[in-house]
Amino acid sequence: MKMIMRWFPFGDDSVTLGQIRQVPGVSGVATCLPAIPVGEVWPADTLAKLKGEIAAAGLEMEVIESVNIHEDIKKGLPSRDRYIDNYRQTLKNLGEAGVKCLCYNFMPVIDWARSDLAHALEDNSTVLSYRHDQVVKLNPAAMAKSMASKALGYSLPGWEPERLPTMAADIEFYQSMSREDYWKNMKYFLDAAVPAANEAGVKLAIHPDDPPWPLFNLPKVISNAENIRTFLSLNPDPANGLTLCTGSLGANRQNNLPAIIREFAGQGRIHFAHIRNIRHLSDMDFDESAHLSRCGDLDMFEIVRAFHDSGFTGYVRPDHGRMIWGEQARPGYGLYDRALGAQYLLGLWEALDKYRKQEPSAGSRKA
Ligand SMILES: [Mn+2]
Repeated sequence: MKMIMRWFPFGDDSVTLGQIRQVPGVSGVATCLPAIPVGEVWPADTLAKLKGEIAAAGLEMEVIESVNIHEDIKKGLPSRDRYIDNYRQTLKNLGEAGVKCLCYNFMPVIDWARSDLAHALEDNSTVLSYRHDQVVKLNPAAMAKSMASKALGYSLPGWEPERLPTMAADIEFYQSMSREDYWKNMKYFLDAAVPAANEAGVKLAIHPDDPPWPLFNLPKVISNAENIRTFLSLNPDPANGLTLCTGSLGANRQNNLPAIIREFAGQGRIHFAHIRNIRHLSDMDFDESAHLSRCGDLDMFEIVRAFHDSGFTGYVRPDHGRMIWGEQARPGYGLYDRALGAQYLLGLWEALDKYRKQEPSAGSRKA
């Protein structure tokens, strides 16, 4: 596995590339071009410039997160073909810039949702939190406003201002769309994008729905082993793969994460992993937490062991972190707690590596 961290370019991040370079074991960043309107081509020259800046700091730009999918593609409108052509061109440009993996999502309208971006835990660190009753009481515009008020002026990827004016109409549009039609629109996109990804040498890695249950009666589809199987079968090419986000899938207590990881990593379909921990307050209420197993409900050792046993060679990043030690940063994306998370995950990995070398039969023992 290759450990990376998310980083936002062009001054939209409190964390510098120089700081990330000093986190032991981190080889690169997952980054983006936030200024390109959704649906337009990401220009080769801007990508080359960004790659140069990252390389000058001693880091790699092998992962992009995310190139957003235009809503017309998800809706299946005739105008989707133009946006899909643009997506194919963007994949070509990404490949030429040395990008190997693209994280994206296919969630309609609402990308991810939390009720609070700075919820205080007992130790006075703050985290992103989710209270289902509060989220469903808000309309999406009110939720966007409430989230922006706690973002300290940093952009919130997935809640770009350009989405807001049409949000209510977009939600209305999906009320009459069947889940089957939504799958068809995904397949239409994949059948065009996957060949372009292969030509470009880029792996597609869809991110699960966050949270993994429907909000505002919108079709949500990447939320458990069964619908991931369906998704992967829409286009069986290995370039059609997953970002396995433990915090997103783990929000549903029914999801057995080590089993899900063993199944899909075993098939070579996981290209990128977001590893973080959460603590449930009830089935549909949770706080994000420190990475350590004892700080949340997810067993990080079993999660990392499932990747290790599967011979996982993809990218890993500590996903969100708590805000600690007085840091002021984009919610979820401070330096300090993500650096701690990276060290913990790398420590688990090293222990598994060395244990397996000493005890060849021990590493393959199933959970
Ligand atoms: Mn994630």
